[in-house]
Amino acid sequence: MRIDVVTIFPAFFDVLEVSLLGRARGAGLLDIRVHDLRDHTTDRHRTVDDTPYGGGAGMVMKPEPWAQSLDAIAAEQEGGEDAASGPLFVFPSPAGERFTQSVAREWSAEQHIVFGCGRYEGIDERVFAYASTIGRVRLVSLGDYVLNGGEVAAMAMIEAVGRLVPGVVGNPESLVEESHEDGLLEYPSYTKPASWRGYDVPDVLLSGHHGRVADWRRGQQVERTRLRRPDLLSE
Ligand code: 6GU
Repeated sequence: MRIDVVTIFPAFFDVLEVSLLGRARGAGLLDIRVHDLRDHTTDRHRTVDDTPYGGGAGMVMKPEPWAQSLDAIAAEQEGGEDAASGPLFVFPSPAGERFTQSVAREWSAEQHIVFGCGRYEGIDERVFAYASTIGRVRLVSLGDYVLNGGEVAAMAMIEAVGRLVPGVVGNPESLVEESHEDGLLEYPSYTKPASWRGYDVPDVLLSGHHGRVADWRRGQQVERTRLRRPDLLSE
């Protein structure tokens, strides 16, 4: 999978060199390229923002550097002559639709995803219309809170999607029993010692009865979902 990131803070993405995704990049499973939006400015100050039409607080990211940056990335992709076969453009935004595990699964089958990280009060709205002429566009939010920009959100999405790309996680079975894969939270896990500082591992897990273990785990999943995330059960 190819992933491009456009940002005014490329250094945010240095951490993609470590851990599981770093290894996947080294192994050629993920081709991740980070681009500085300011490379597509033409003025001496490398300006990427301006005041909002209609007034109001903050600054808005100018459309032209975005268009040039997205054009340059889309042009590198072979094929992709029309929007439907172009890249998937993802713009992290607190005003977007919700990013979920099922969105991550869906995106893990993409050939090419481009993350456009906005700062300030956002990106000129016309950029999304323009991007939809060269690819598919999604505005996506991590949850109901506000971050300073799309960088941290894009990092989270890259990790959630990247680990679902075949080969990135060594044991694919470990992806099946996770939280959110079946609409429930994950069951609790324990390791040795069986008794630790006065806390004991539940007896059923020491019983060797696979059926009883499975029933207990399912019960725990339902119970903690009811307690912590009742919204998941009513959906
Ligand atoms: Cl995707 N972006 C920003 N700026 N804030 C967020 C978010 C995204 N998701 C939750 N808060």
